Amino acid sequence: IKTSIQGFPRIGENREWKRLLEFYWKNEIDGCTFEKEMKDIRLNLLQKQQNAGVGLIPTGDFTYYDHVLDTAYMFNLIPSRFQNEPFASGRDLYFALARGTKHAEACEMTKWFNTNYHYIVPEIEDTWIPKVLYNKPLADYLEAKQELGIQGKPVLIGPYSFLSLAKGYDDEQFERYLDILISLYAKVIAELTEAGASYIQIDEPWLVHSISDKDFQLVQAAYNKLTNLVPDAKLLLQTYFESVSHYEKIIQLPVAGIGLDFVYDKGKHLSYIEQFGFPKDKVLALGIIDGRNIWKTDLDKTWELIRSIQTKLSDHTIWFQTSCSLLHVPMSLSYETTLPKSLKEGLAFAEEKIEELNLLKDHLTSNTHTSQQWESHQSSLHSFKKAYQSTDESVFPNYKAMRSQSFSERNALQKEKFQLPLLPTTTIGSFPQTLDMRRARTAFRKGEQTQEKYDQLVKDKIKHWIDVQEELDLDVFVHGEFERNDMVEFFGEKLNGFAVTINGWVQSYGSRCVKPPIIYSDVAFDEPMTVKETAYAQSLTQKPVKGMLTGPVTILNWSFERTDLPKHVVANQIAHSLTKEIEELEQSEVEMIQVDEPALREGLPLKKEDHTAYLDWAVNAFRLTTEKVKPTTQVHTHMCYSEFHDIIDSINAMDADVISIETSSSHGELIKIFEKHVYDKGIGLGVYDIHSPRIPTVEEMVDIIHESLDTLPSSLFWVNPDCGLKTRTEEETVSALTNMVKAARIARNNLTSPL
Ligand code: THG
Ligand code: ZN
Repeated sequence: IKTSIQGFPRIGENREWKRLLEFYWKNEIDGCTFEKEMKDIRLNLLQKQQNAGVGLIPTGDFTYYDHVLDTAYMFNLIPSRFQNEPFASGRDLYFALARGTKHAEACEMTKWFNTNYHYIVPEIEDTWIPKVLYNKPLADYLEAKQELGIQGKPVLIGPYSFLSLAKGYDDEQFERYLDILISLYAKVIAELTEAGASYIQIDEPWLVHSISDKDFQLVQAAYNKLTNLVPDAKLLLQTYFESVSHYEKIIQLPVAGIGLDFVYDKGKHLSYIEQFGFPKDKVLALGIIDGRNIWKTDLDKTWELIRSIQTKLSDHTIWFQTSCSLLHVPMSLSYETTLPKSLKEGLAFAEEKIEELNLLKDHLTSNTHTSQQWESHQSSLHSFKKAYQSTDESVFPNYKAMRSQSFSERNALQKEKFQLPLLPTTTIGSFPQTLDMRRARTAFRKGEQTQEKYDQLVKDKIKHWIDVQEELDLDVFVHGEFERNDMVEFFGEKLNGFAVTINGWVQSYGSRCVKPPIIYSDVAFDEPMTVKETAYAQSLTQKPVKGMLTGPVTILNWSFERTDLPKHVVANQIAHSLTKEIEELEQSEVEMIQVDEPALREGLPLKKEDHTAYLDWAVNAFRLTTEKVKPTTQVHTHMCYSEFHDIIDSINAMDADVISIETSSSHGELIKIFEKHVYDKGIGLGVYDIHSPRIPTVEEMVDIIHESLDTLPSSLFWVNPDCGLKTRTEEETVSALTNMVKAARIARNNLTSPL
């Protein structure tokens, strides 16, 4: 029996990986120092796994940015727009793909399945010259072996998933590109095998989607070809996040072993084993420890699962694994000195999860029934559950929520009340979080700055930006969110039922990390969270100021969530808490309220058959949040990074008075959606991309507005940037918004006095 994990957090114990990257990007250290210190971090992470007793240690999962980008770079998938620029090193070219340059736009970044990790989308061009630029898995494998004596398990993204995650080809080209990739993979794998690698993990998470028979034939052909080319390689086909499609065929693929997720499969894999068995000549790697949430495992329950698998597969080789890479959880509980002990007893981060694998392994190999460690593990878990996890569902009623008046009735009242001009201008919510603000927050948290001083700084910032907005002559204002760190962590800190950690960071994209709060008990409103700042901002101006809240679905999707309750129950609890906040805002004369749901789309289940149920409860949670709002209070919402075409009806059903959506990178495509689907409420399609430091010109924004108005009614159209301005500088923000307001005026004049 072996234990294994599929990947380890790469950001380091104290985000030293992140800091090193950012130093390098700012030119504060040279390439040589960078390489040397990255190597230290990499080896340190491997050593940790070695010391923790991981049976098969993954190598090559470590990266300088993203493991999908590593693979694209390895195969020479460098978009041509980067090819006529000089770069000092391959490393700088690699970072340019992720971050863009003055002349070349960065590659697109998108969600990694249904997680909050983002990968860089590989771009395949007709001019691609397929070759292996650099065998990174081999270098990483050899380094671990030579420096630490580790016989690592190289980790590669599989060819089928890699190509499916890429773009730049059509359906007809898929098979040909897959074929090309297979020969590249064969080269990489042959070199690994030659160098002494034994098991090689090939991640094929795409196989958990709903896949047609015809597409699955491509998978079969690809793996037949690959294993013919590298007959000696011991490939482990690894899947995660859901149950596999075509189980009965997957287990026949010519590989040495198969890794399945038994945590997020909704019991499917066990029933597939009962129905179809599992071949004796393959390793079955059981993903039985949750790799993407932070709860301590109920070992007794997991043991029952293992027993039921074993009774079906008594002579098989079985390994114990996490359900997926530990990339998605923080490193170690040992830093969490402020969490109550009774809560900590219910938690396990990456290091603790490895310990759980060890306990399961010892349990299997020793003949004694239970060890003392096992007993104490279980008893602390049970005392945690007893303390926090009992729910009276009737306190958080679930019913179909509905505002008392229809959109057209509300719209008439709101028009009368707000007297906004045609094509009103606004922003999404946040203004630049400058260094002084972040420093003050850190100092305040450490007790080095008084509450009064900190609050005063927040007020000064709000005042300053209200003045800026007056000067810009925007129509609807925001307070700027200076008091917030992360929009989800902020609400997690204020609501009951959430805990926030000190060092519970996980990578979101590139060097950017988030610290998801933990929902450990029933969520409830405690005291007003946003009223003070919003009301202060409103007191400074005659223009309406939007109150800014994060919606229930996003709070849920970006937190570590409870697994003892159905998601919709927790979402409804959050919704009911936010309702109280909205009441407080309305009492303080805030008359527009924005409930952001940027993560609504990403929560969409991986299997099509689960979409409707998800969208139903997600939309209803939003409606529960906003249903009691006065008809004269205008409800706004905002969404980012979304493919909207498959959820447009649900967006409509949210029944917000105004929605703003991030679009500017694929503006044309977004508009096409509205040609096909009716959207009959207020809508702002971002007129410029806030992710780039470039200042958009008046003309280009006028064009975008005109283009949008070919499809969308001008009476409902809003003019705004495509997302919050938190990451921009003040100078960039003011210049861009100045142009945006000019553009709105020009478009407005054209409407009232057409040429
Ligand atoms: N919050 C959360 N999840 C998210 C986003 C978010 N997922 C999607 C998207 N937005 C990811 N984008 C970012 C953008 C910036 C940062 C993190 C994720 C970021 N992080 C700081 C860093 O790493 O330096 C730390 C943040 C902090 O100090 O709290 O800037 O907005 N939950
Ligand atoms: Zn956004």
